[in-house]
Amino acid sequence: VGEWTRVEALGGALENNSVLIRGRAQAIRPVGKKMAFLVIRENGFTVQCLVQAQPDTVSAQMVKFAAALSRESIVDVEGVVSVPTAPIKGATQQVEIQVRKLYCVSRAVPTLPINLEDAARSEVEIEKALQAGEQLVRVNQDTRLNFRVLDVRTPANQGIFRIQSQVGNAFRQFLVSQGFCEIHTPKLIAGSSEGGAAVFRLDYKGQPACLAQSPQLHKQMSICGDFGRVFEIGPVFRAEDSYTHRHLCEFTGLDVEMEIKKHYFEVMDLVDRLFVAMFDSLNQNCKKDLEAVGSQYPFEPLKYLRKTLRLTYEEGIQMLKDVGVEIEPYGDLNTEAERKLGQLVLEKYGTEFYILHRYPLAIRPFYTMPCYDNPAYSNSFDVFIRGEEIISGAQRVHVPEFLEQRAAACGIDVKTISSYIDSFRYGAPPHGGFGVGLERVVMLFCGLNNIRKTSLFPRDPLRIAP
Ligand code: ATP
Ligand code: AMO
Repeated sequence: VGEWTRVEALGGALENNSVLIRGRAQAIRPVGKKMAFLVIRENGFTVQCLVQAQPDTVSAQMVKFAAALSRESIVDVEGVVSVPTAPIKGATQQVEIQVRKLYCVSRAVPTLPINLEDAARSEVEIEKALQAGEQLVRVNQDTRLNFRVLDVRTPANQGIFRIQSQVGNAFRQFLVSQGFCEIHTPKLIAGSSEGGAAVFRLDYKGQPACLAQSPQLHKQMSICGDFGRVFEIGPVFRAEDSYTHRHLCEFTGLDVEMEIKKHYFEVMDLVDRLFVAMFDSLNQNCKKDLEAVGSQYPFEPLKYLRKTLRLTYEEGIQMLKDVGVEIEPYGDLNTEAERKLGQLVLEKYGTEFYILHRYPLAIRPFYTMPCYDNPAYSNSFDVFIRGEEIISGAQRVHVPEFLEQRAAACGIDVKTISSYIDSFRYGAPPHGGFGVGLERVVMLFCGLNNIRKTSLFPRDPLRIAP
Protein backbone atom coordinates (compact mmCIF):
# COMPACT_ATOMS: atom_id res chain seq x y z
CA VAL A 1 0.00 0.00 0.00
CA GLY A 2 1.48 3.31 -1.11
CA GLU A 3 0.77 6.77 0.26
CA TRP A 4 -2.83 7.96 0.14
CA THR A 5 -3.71 10.99 -1.97
CA ARG A 6 -6.76 13.10 -1.18
CA VAL A 7 -9.14 13.59 -4.12
CA GLU A 8 -8.99 17.32 -3.38
CA ALA A 9 -5.22 17.26 -4.08
CA LEU A 10 -5.50 15.60 -7.51
CA GLY A 11 -4.33 17.98 -10.24
CA GLY A 12 -2.14 18.35 -13.30
CA ALA A 13 1.03 18.47 -11.16
CA LEU A 14 0.54 14.74 -10.52
CA GLU A 15 0.41 13.80 -14.23
CA ASN A 16 1.84 10.32 -14.86
CA ASN A 17 2.18 9.67 -11.12
CA SER A 18 0.67 6.61 -9.57
CA VAL A 19 -1.84 7.46 -6.79
CA LEU A 20 -4.02 5.63 -4.29
CA ILE A 21 -7.34 7.17 -3.26
CA ARG A 22 -10.36 6.14 -1.16
CA GLY A 23 -13.84 7.46 -1.72
CA ARG A 24 -17.43 6.72 -2.60
CA ALA A 25 -18.50 5.52 -6.03
CA GLN A 26 -20.78 8.45 -6.78
CA ALA A 27 -21.48 7.42 -10.37
CA ILE A 28 -20.78 4.23 -12.32
CA ARG A 29 -21.03 4.30 -16.11
CA PRO A 30 -20.20 1.10 -18.04
CA VAL A 31 -19.31 1.59 -21.72
CA GLY A 32 -19.61 -1.77 -23.47
CA LYS A 33 -17.75 -4.65 -21.86
CA LYS A 34 -14.26 -3.25 -21.95
CA MET A 35 -14.61 0.04 -20.24
CA ALA A 36 -16.30 1.68 -17.25
CA PHE A 37 -16.14 5.21 -15.84
CA LEU A 38 -16.34 5.76 -12.11
CA VAL A 39 -16.73 9.10 -10.38
CA ILE A 40 -15.14 8.86 -6.93
CA ARG A 41 -16.10 11.36 -4.24
CA GLU A 42 -14.17 12.22 -1.11
CA ASN A 43 -15.11 15.10 1.17
CA GLY A 44 -17.13 16.81 -1.55
CA PHE A 45 -14.40 16.59 -4.22
CA THR A 46 -14.86 14.23 -7.18
CA VAL A 47 -12.57 12.66 -9.76
CA GLN A 48 -13.28 10.61 -12.87
CA CYS A 49 -11.60 7.20 -13.04
CA LEU A 50 -11.34 5.04 -16.15
CA VAL A 51 -11.29 1.25 -15.83
CA GLN A 52 -10.29 -0.02 -19.26
CA ALA A 53 -9.37 -3.60 -20.14
CA GLN A 54 -5.69 -3.87 -21.10
CA PRO A 55 -3.61 -6.94 -21.91
CA ASP A 56 -1.21 -6.97 -18.94
CA THR A 57 -2.75 -4.73 -16.31
CA VAL A 58 -6.56 -4.63 -16.31
CA SER A 59 -8.66 -7.75 -16.93
CA ALA A 60 -12.12 -7.83 -18.47
CA GLN A 61 -13.27 -9.23 -15.12
CA MET A 62 -12.09 -6.11 -13.33
CA VAL A 63 -14.10 -3.97 -15.74
CA LYS A 64 -17.13 -6.14 -15.01
CA PHE A 65 -16.50 -5.77 -11.27
CA ALA A 66 -16.30 -1.97 -11.62
CA ALA A 67 -19.45 -1.81 -13.72
CA ALA A 68 -21.34 -3.83 -11.11
CA LEU A 69 -20.38 -1.63 -8.15
CA SER A 70 -23.32 -0.03 -6.40
CA ARG A 71 -23.52 3.76 -5.95
CA GLU A 72 -22.16 5.10 -2.64
CA SER A 73 -20.01 2.01 -2.05
CA ILE A 74 -16.59 2.85 -0.64
CA VAL A 75 -13.71 1.89 -2.91
CA ASP A 76 -9.94 2.10 -3.02
CA VAL A 77 -8.55 3.00 -6.43
CA GLU A 78 -4.93 2.75 -7.50
CA GLY A 79 -4.01 4.23 -10.85
CA VAL A 80 -2.06 6.70 -12.94
CA VAL A 81 -3.05 10.37 -13.24
CA SER A 82 -3.61 11.71 -16.75
CA VAL A 83 -4.66 15.12 -17.99
CA PRO A 84 -7.40 14.85 -20.61
CA THR A 85 -7.54 17.21 -23.58
CA ALA A 86 -11.19 18.18 -23.07
CA PRO A 87 -12.63 19.50 -19.78
CA ILE A 88 -14.28 16.86 -17.57
CA LYS A 89 -17.94 17.42 -16.80
CA GLY A 90 -19.44 16.01 -13.65
CA ALA A 91 -16.25 16.01 -11.55
CA THR A 92 -14.53 18.74 -9.57
CA GLN A 93 -10.96 17.64 -10.42
CA GLN A 94 -9.70 18.20 -13.96
CA VAL A 95 -7.63 15.03 -14.19
CA GLU A 96 -8.53 11.41 -14.81
CA ILE A 97 -7.18 8.29 -13.14
CA GLN A 98 -6.31 5.32 -15.36
CA VAL A 99 -7.21 2.56 -12.92
CA ARG A 100 -4.80 -0.30 -12.27
CA LYS A 101 -6.31 -1.76 -9.12
CA LEU A 102 -9.75 -1.48 -7.57
CA TYR A 103 -10.99 -2.77 -4.21
CA CYS A 104 -14.44 -2.49 -2.71
CA VAL A 105 -14.01 -1.63 0.97
CA SER A 106 -17.72 -1.43 1.84
CA ARG A 107 -20.63 -2.19 -0.42
CA ALA A 108 -23.84 -0.11 -0.45
CA VAL A 109 -27.17 -1.81 -1.17
CA PRO A 110 -27.93 -1.84 -4.91
CA THR A 111 -30.98 0.44 -4.66
CA LEU A 112 -30.61 3.44 -2.37
CA PRO A 113 -33.74 4.88 -0.71
CA ILE A 114 -32.72 8.36 -1.89
CA ASN A 115 -31.13 9.22 -5.21
CA LEU A 116 -28.47 11.69 -4.09
CA GLU A 117 -28.33 13.45 -7.46
CA ASP A 118 -32.03 14.24 -7.15
CA ALA A 119 -31.68 15.17 -3.48
CA ALA A 120 -28.97 17.71 -4.33
CA ARG A 121 -30.94 19.66 -6.92
CA SER A 122 -32.39 23.09 -6.30
CA GLU A 123 -36.10 23.73 -6.88
CA VAL A 124 -35.20 25.73 -10.00
CA GLU A 125 -33.18 22.84 -11.42
CA ILE A 126 -35.96 20.40 -10.56
CA GLU A 127 -38.53 22.50 -12.43
CA LYS A 128 -36.24 22.78 -15.46
CA ALA A 129 -35.48 19.06 -15.47
CA LEU A 130 -39.15 18.14 -15.18
CA GLN A 131 -40.05 20.49 -18.02
CA ALA A 132 -37.34 18.88 -20.14
CA GLY A 133 -39.06 15.56 -19.53
CA GLU A 134 -36.29 14.18 -17.31
CA GLN A 135 -37.16 11.39 -14.89
CA LEU A 136 -36.44 12.52 -11.37
CA VAL A 137 -37.86 12.19 -7.92
CA ARG A 138 -38.53 15.24 -5.76
CA VAL A 139 -37.14 14.07 -2.42
CA ASN A 140 -39.49 15.28 0.29
CA GLN A 141 -38.41 16.34 3.75
CA ASP A 142 -39.73 13.30 5.60
CA THR A 143 -37.94 10.91 3.27
CA ARG A 144 -34.75 12.92 3.65
CA LEU A 145 -35.01 12.81 7.44
CA ASN A 146 -35.88 9.10 7.46
CA PHE A 147 -32.65 8.40 5.57
CA ARG A 148 -30.65 11.26 7.08
CA VAL A 149 -27.31 9.44 6.82
CA LEU A 150 -27.65 9.54 3.04
CA ASP A 151 -29.35 12.92 2.91
CA VAL A 152 -26.52 14.72 4.72
CA ARG A 153 -24.04 13.59 2.05
CA THR A 154 -25.33 16.27 -0.38
CA PRO A 155 -23.07 19.33 -0.82
CA ALA A 156 -25.68 21.71 0.65
CA ASN A 157 -26.13 19.57 3.75
CA GLN A 158 -22.40 19.15 4.23
CA GLY A 159 -22.22 22.96 4.03
CA ILE A 160 -25.02 23.49 6.56
CA PHE A 161 -23.36 21.39 9.23
CA ARG A 162 -19.92 22.88 8.65
CA ILE A 163 -21.48 26.32 9.04
CA GLN A 164 -23.19 25.09 12.22
CA SER A 165 -19.82 23.91 13.50
CA GLN A 166 -18.34 27.33 12.77
CA VAL A 167 -21.16 29.11 14.65
CA GLY A 168 -20.26 27.05 17.72
CA ASN A 169 -16.53 27.68 17.22
CA ALA A 170 -16.97 31.43 16.79
CA PHE A 171 -19.23 31.59 19.86
CA ARG A 172 -16.73 29.70 22.03
CA GLN A 173 -13.63 31.50 20.71
CA PHE A 174 -15.09 34.95 21.16
CA LEU A 175 -16.36 34.30 24.68
CA VAL A 176 -13.15 32.64 25.83
CA SER A 177 -11.24 35.66 24.48
CA GLN A 178 -13.48 37.87 26.67
CA GLY A 179 -12.74 35.93 29.85
CA PHE A 180 -15.82 33.69 29.93
CA CYS A 181 -15.64 30.25 31.55
CA GLU A 182 -17.33 27.32 29.81
CA ILE A 183 -19.65 25.41 32.13
CA HIS A 184 -21.70 22.20 31.91
CA THR A 185 -24.96 22.26 33.83
CA PRO A 186 -27.21 19.26 34.57
CA LYS A 187 -29.85 18.25 32.06
CA LEU A 188 -31.72 16.15 34.61
CA ILE A 189 -33.38 18.62 36.95
CA ALA A 190 -36.17 18.57 39.49
CA GLY A 191 -38.60 20.96 37.83
CA SER A 192 -39.27 23.42 35.04
CA SER A 193 -36.61 26.09 34.49
CA GLU A 194 -38.65 28.44 32.31
CA GLY A 195 -42.08 28.09 33.87
CA GLY A 196 -44.83 26.73 31.68
CA ALA A 197 -45.84 23.21 30.91
CA ALA A 198 -43.53 22.38 28.03
CA VAL A 199 -41.30 19.94 29.94
CA PHE A 200 -40.46 16.28 29.42
CA ARG A 201 -41.12 14.55 32.73
CA LEU A 202 -39.35 11.42 33.84
CA ASP A 203 -38.75 9.19 36.80
CA TYR A 204 -35.42 9.83 38.56
CA LYS A 205 -34.96 6.80 40.80
CA GLY A 206 -38.42 7.21 42.23
CA GLN A 207 -38.42 11.02 42.27
CA PRO A 208 -40.20 13.15 39.68
CA ALA A 209 -37.74 14.95 37.40
CA CYS A 210 -37.55 16.85 34.10
CA LEU A 211 -35.24 17.26 31.14
CA ALA A 212 -33.86 20.80 31.40
CA GLN A 213 -35.84 23.37 29.38
CA SER A 214 -32.73 25.58 29.51
CA PRO A 215 -29.63 26.01 31.70
CA GLN A 216 -31.26 29.14 33.10
CA LEU A 217 -31.27 28.31 36.80
CA HIS A 218 -27.82 26.75 36.96
CA LYS A 219 -26.10 29.38 34.81
CA GLN A 220 -27.39 32.04 37.22
CA MET A 221 -26.34 29.90 40.18
CA SER A 222 -22.84 29.75 38.63
CA ILE A 223 -22.77 33.55 38.78
CA CYS A 224 -23.69 33.30 42.49
CA GLY A 225 -20.74 30.88 42.68
CA ASP A 226 -18.40 33.68 41.55
CA PHE A 227 -17.53 32.57 38.01
CA GLY A 228 -18.21 36.12 36.82
CA ARG A 229 -18.90 35.31 33.16
CA VAL A 230 -20.02 31.88 31.96
CA PHE A 231 -21.27 30.20 28.81
CA GLU A 232 -22.57 26.79 27.84
CA ILE A 233 -23.24 24.94 24.61
CA GLY A 234 -25.67 22.11 25.30
CA PRO A 235 -28.98 20.39 24.61
CA VAL A 236 -32.26 22.05 25.52
CA PHE A 237 -35.52 20.10 25.75
CA ARG A 238 -38.97 21.57 25.08
CA ALA A 239 -42.05 19.35 25.12
CA GLU A 240 -44.05 21.96 23.24
CA ASP A 241 -46.67 20.85 20.76
CA SER A 242 -45.22 23.10 18.10
CA TYR A 243 -45.66 21.98 14.52
CA THR A 244 -43.90 24.99 13.06
CA HIS A 245 -40.91 25.60 10.80
CA ARG A 246 -38.86 26.91 13.76
CA HIS A 247 -39.63 24.80 16.85
CA LEU A 248 -37.90 21.56 17.82
CA CYS A 249 -38.41 19.41 20.91
CA GLU A 250 -34.65 19.23 21.37
CA PHE A 251 -32.28 21.91 20.18
CA THR A 252 -28.79 23.16 20.97
CA GLY A 253 -28.68 26.15 23.27
CA LEU A 254 -25.82 28.64 23.26
CA ASP A 255 -26.18 30.26 26.67
CA VAL A 256 -24.40 33.17 28.32
CA GLU A 257 -24.61 34.66 31.82
CA MET A 258 -22.51 37.52 33.18
CA GLU A 259 -22.18 39.96 36.03
CA ILE A 260 -23.14 43.49 35.12
CA LYS A 261 -22.18 46.75 36.81
CA LYS A 262 -25.08 49.03 36.01
CA HIS A 263 -27.30 48.20 33.10
CA TYR A 264 -28.63 45.38 30.92
CA PHE A 265 -27.11 47.31 28.00
CA GLU A 266 -23.81 45.67 29.01
CA VAL A 267 -25.33 42.34 27.98
CA MET A 268 -26.63 43.75 24.69
CA ASP A 269 -23.16 45.23 24.01
CA LEU A 270 -21.77 41.70 24.26
CA VAL A 271 -24.47 40.31 21.92
CA ASP A 272 -23.56 43.02 19.45
CA ARG A 273 -19.82 42.33 19.41
CA LEU A 274 -20.24 38.54 19.58
CA PHE A 275 -22.62 38.32 16.63
CA VAL A 276 -20.83 40.78 14.38
CA ALA A 277 -17.65 38.72 15.01
CA MET A 278 -19.57 35.49 14.34
CA PHE A 279 -21.14 36.68 11.07
CA ASP A 280 -17.77 38.05 9.89
CA SER A 281 -16.13 34.72 10.65
CA LEU A 282 -18.84 32.78 8.79
CA ASN A 283 -18.46 35.02 5.75
CA GLN A 284 -14.69 34.68 5.83
CA ASN A 285 -14.22 31.04 6.79
CA CYS A 286 -17.25 29.31 5.30
CA LYS A 287 -17.29 30.72 1.73
CA LYS A 288 -17.36 27.33 0.07
CA ASP A 289 -20.03 26.00 2.45
CA LEU A 290 -22.21 29.09 2.01
CA GLU A 291 -21.93 28.69 -1.77
CA ALA A 292 -22.87 25.00 -1.52
CA VAL A 293 -25.96 25.86 0.53
CA GLY A 294 -26.87 28.78 -1.75
CA SER A 295 -26.59 26.74 -4.91
CA GLN A 296 -29.32 24.37 -3.70
CA TYR A 297 -31.28 26.86 -1.57
CA PRO A 298 -30.63 30.32 -3.04
CA PHE A 299 -30.37 33.17 -0.48
CA GLU A 300 -29.07 36.71 -0.18
CA PRO A 301 -26.15 37.26 2.23
CA LEU A 302 -27.34 38.55 5.61
CA LYS A 303 -27.38 42.34 5.87
CA TYR A 304 -25.99 43.47 9.25
CA LEU A 305 -24.49 46.67 10.59
CA ARG A 306 -21.08 47.12 12.28
CA LYS A 307 -22.99 48.41 15.33
CA THR A 308 -26.19 46.47 15.83
CA LEU A 309 -29.43 48.44 15.67
CA ARG A 310 -31.40 48.63 18.93
CA LEU A 311 -35.06 49.54 19.07
CA THR A 312 -37.29 49.56 22.12
CA TYR A 313 -40.40 47.44 22.08
CA GLU A 314 -42.46 50.63 22.12
CA GLU A 315 -40.62 51.95 19.06
CA GLY A 316 -41.18 48.59 17.37
CA ILE A 317 -44.92 48.52 17.92
CA GLN A 318 -45.15 52.16 16.85
CA MET A 319 -43.48 51.24 13.53
CA LEU A 320 -46.09 48.51 13.12
CA LYS A 321 -48.91 50.85 14.10
CA ASP A 322 -47.74 53.35 11.47
CA VAL A 323 -48.47 50.75 8.78
CA GLY A 324 -51.78 49.70 10.26
CA VAL A 325 -50.72 46.69 12.37
CA GLU A 326 -52.23 47.07 15.84
CA ILE A 327 -50.44 45.37 18.76
CA GLU A 328 -51.66 45.35 22.36
CA PRO A 329 -49.22 47.73 24.14
CA TYR A 330 -48.35 45.05 26.70
CA GLY A 331 -49.02 42.06 24.49
CA ASP A 332 -46.65 39.81 22.51
CA LEU A 333 -45.74 40.04 18.85
CA ASN A 334 -47.01 37.10 16.88
CA THR A 335 -44.94 35.47 14.15
CA GLU A 336 -46.57 37.57 11.45
CA ALA A 337 -45.95 40.86 13.30
CA GLU A 338 -42.31 39.90 13.98
CA ARG A 339 -41.81 39.24 10.26
CA LYS A 340 -43.51 42.50 9.30
CA LEU A 341 -41.34 44.44 11.74
CA GLY A 342 -38.28 42.72 10.27
CA GLN A 343 -39.32 44.01 6.85
CA LEU A 344 -39.92 47.55 8.11
CA VAL A 345 -36.56 47.59 9.90
CA LEU A 346 -34.80 46.42 6.74
CA GLU A 347 -36.46 49.15 4.68
CA LYS A 348 -35.74 51.91 7.21
CA TYR A 349 -32.34 50.90 8.61
CA GLY A 350 -30.91 48.50 6.00
CA THR A 351 -30.28 45.65 8.44
CA GLU A 352 -31.69 42.15 8.87
CA PHE A 353 -30.15 41.72 12.32
CA TYR A 354 -31.39 43.84 15.18
CA ILE A 355 -32.21 43.92 18.89
CA LEU A 356 -35.66 44.75 20.28
CA HIS A 357 -35.50 45.59 24.00
CA ARG A 358 -37.53 46.78 26.99
CA TYR A 359 -40.30 44.22 26.51
CA PRO A 360 -43.48 44.33 28.58
CA LEU A 361 -42.80 42.48 31.84
CA ALA A 362 -46.02 40.48 31.59
CA ILE A 363 -44.76 38.46 28.62
CA ARG A 364 -41.31 37.63 30.02
CA PRO A 365 -40.25 34.78 32.36
CA PHE A 366 -40.43 35.22 36.14
CA TYR A 367 -36.68 35.77 36.57
CA THR A 368 -36.68 38.92 34.39
CA MET A 369 -35.82 42.26 36.05
CA PRO A 370 -38.54 44.93 35.68
CA CYS A 371 -37.42 48.35 34.43
CA TYR A 372 -36.53 50.68 37.32
CA ASP A 373 -38.39 53.62 35.78
CA ASN A 374 -41.54 51.70 34.76
CA PRO A 375 -42.18 48.18 36.08
CA ALA A 376 -44.70 47.47 33.30
CA TYR A 377 -41.61 47.03 31.14
CA SER A 378 -38.53 44.88 31.70
CA ASN A 379 -34.76 44.96 31.24
CA SER A 380 -35.05 42.32 28.54
CA PHE A 381 -34.49 41.86 24.84
CA ASP A 382 -34.99 39.57 21.88
CA VAL A 383 -32.73 39.49 18.85
CA PHE A 384 -33.96 38.90 15.33
CA ILE A 385 -32.51 37.65 12.05
CA ARG A 386 -34.65 38.23 8.94
CA GLY A 387 -37.68 38.92 11.16
CA GLU A 388 -37.42 35.78 13.32
CA GLU A 389 -36.25 35.43 16.91
CA ILE A 390 -32.87 33.82 17.55
CA ILE A 391 -32.12 35.13 21.06
CA SER A 392 -33.93 35.97 24.29
CA GLY A 393 -32.08 37.70 27.09
CA ALA A 394 -32.44 39.93 30.11
CA GLN A 395 -31.13 41.27 33.36
CA ARG A 396 -32.24 38.91 36.15
CA VAL A 397 -33.84 39.55 39.51
CA HIS A 398 -31.04 38.97 42.04
CA VAL A 399 -32.98 39.88 45.21
CA PRO A 400 -34.31 36.58 46.67
CA GLU A 401 -37.45 37.97 48.30
CA PHE A 402 -38.47 39.71 45.09
CA LEU A 403 -37.58 36.66 43.00
CA GLU A 404 -39.84 34.53 45.21
CA GLN A 405 -42.62 37.05 44.79
CA ARG A 406 -42.18 37.14 40.99
CA ALA A 407 -42.14 33.34 40.71
CA ALA A 408 -45.33 33.05 42.76
CA ALA A 409 -46.98 35.81 40.70
CA CYS A 410 -46.14 33.83 37.55
CA GLY A 411 -47.82 30.72 38.95
CA ILE A 412 -44.61 28.82 39.73
CA ASP A 413 -44.48 26.51 42.73
CA VAL A 414 -41.63 28.16 44.65
CA LYS A 415 -40.79 24.92 46.49
CA THR A 416 -39.62 23.33 43.20
CA ILE A 417 -36.96 26.03 42.76
CA SER A 418 -36.03 26.66 46.41
CA SER A 419 -32.31 25.88 46.00
CA TYR A 420 -32.17 28.32 43.08
CA ILE A 421 -33.84 31.07 45.11
CA ASP A 422 -31.63 30.28 48.11
CA SER A 423 -28.53 30.85 45.94
CA PHE A 424 -29.33 34.56 46.06
CA ARG A 425 -29.36 34.66 49.86
CA TYR A 426 -25.57 34.53 50.22
CA GLY A 427 -24.83 37.70 48.26
CA ALA A 428 -25.58 37.79 44.54
CA PRO A 429 -24.07 40.21 42.03
CA PRO A 430 -26.35 41.98 39.55
CA HIS A 431 -26.25 39.90 36.38
CA GLY A 432 -27.86 39.16 33.06
CA GLY A 433 -27.53 36.86 30.08
CA PHE A 434 -29.15 35.35 27.06
CA GLY A 435 -29.91 32.13 25.22
CA VAL A 436 -29.43 31.52 21.50
CA GLY A 437 -30.91 28.70 19.43
CA LEU A 438 -28.05 27.28 17.34
CA GLU A 439 -30.30 25.71 14.71
CA ARG A 440 -32.22 28.98 14.31
CA VAL A 441 -29.02 30.97 13.78
CA VAL A 442 -27.92 28.67 10.95
CA MET A 443 -31.42 28.47 9.45
CA LEU A 444 -31.84 32.25 9.36
CA PHE A 445 -28.27 33.17 8.42
CA CYS A 446 -28.71 30.92 5.37
CA GLY A 447 -32.31 32.03 4.71
CA LEU A 448 -33.56 28.43 5.01
CA ASN A 449 -37.27 27.75 5.43
CA ASN A 450 -37.24 24.99 8.04
CA ILE A 451 -35.29 24.34 11.23
CA ARG A 452 -35.24 20.60 10.48
CA LYS A 453 -32.72 21.38 7.75
CA THR A 454 -30.24 22.66 10.34
CA SER A 455 -30.66 19.92 12.94
CA LEU A 456 -28.58 16.84 12.18
CA PHE A 457 -31.11 14.38 13.62
CA PRO A 458 -34.13 16.57 14.41
CA ARG A 459 -36.56 15.86 17.23
CA ASP A 460 -40.06 17.28 16.80
CA PRO A 461 -43.43 16.19 18.21
CA LEU A 462 -43.73 13.56 15.46
CA ARG A 463 -40.13 12.38 15.19
CA ILE A 464 -37.76 10.64 17.55
CA ALA A 465 -35.89 8.60 14.91
CA PRO A 466 -33.40 8.16 13.38
P1 ATP B 1 -39.29 31.49 22.74
O1 ATP B 1 -40.21 30.42 23.21
O2 ATP B 1 -37.92 31.22 23.01
O3 ATP B 1 -39.68 32.88 23.07
P2 ATP B 1 -40.41 31.41 20.24
O4 ATP B 1 -39.86 31.84 18.94
O5 ATP B 1 -41.15 30.13 20.31
O6 ATP B 1 -39.21 31.37 21.20
P3 ATP B 1 -42.62 32.54 21.56
O7 ATP B 1 -42.63 33.80 22.35
O8 ATP B 1 -42.92 31.25 22.20
O9 ATP B 1 -41.26 32.57 20.79
O10 ATP B 1 -43.60 32.68 20.36
C1 ATP B 1 -43.62 33.82 19.57
C2 ATP B 1 -44.77 33.70 18.61
O11 ATP B 1 -44.57 32.55 17.80
C3 ATP B 1 -46.09 33.49 19.28
O12 ATP B 1 -46.72 34.70 19.61
C4 ATP B 1 -46.86 32.73 18.25
O13 ATP B 1 -47.45 33.58 17.31
C5 ATP B 1 -45.80 31.95 17.53
N1 ATP B 1 -45.81 30.57 18.01
C6 ATP B 1 -45.20 30.07 19.08
N2 ATP B 1 -45.44 28.78 19.24
C7 ATP B 1 -46.24 28.45 18.22
C8 ATP B 1 -46.87 27.24 17.80
N3 ATP B 1 -46.73 26.12 18.49
N4 ATP B 1 -47.60 27.26 16.69
C9 ATP B 1 -47.76 28.39 15.99
N5 ATP B 1 -47.20 29.57 16.33
C10 ATP B 1 -46.47 29.58 17.42
P1 AMO C 1 -36.02 31.15 25.11
O1 AMO C 1 -37.07 30.23 25.61
O2 AMO C 1 -36.48 32.34 24.35
O3 AMO C 1 -35.15 31.72 26.31
O4 AMO C 1 -34.97 30.35 24.25
C1 AMO C 1 -33.79 30.95 23.78
C2 AMO C 1 -33.63 30.70 22.30
O5 AMO C 1 -33.69 29.32 22.01
C3 AMO C 1 -34.29 29.11 20.75
N1 AMO C 1 -35.49 28.28 20.91
C4 AMO C 1 -35.78 27.22 20.14
N2 AMO C 1 -35.15 26.66 19.09
C5 AMO C 1 -35.71 25.58 18.54
N3 AMO C 1 -36.83 24.99 18.97
C6 AMO C 1 -37.50 25.50 20.03
N4 AMO C 1 -38.60 24.89 20.46
C7 AMO C 1 -36.98 26.67 20.66
N5 AMO C 1 -37.37 27.42 21.71
C8 AMO C 1 -36.45 28.39 21.85
C9 AMO C 1 -34.65 30.46 20.19
C10 AMO C 1 -34.74 31.30 21.42
O6 AMO C 1 -34.47 32.64 21.14
N6 AMO C 1 -33.55 31.03 29.47
C11 AMO C 1 -33.91 31.86 28.35
C12 AMO C 1 -32.72 32.57 27.76
C13 AMO C 1 -32.12 33.60 28.66
O7 AMO C 1 -32.85 34.51 29.06
O8 AMO C 1 -30.93 33.51 28.93
C14 AMO C 1 -34.58 31.00 27.31
O9 AMO C 1 -34.53 29.78 27.32
O10 AMO C 1 -33.57 30.85 19.35
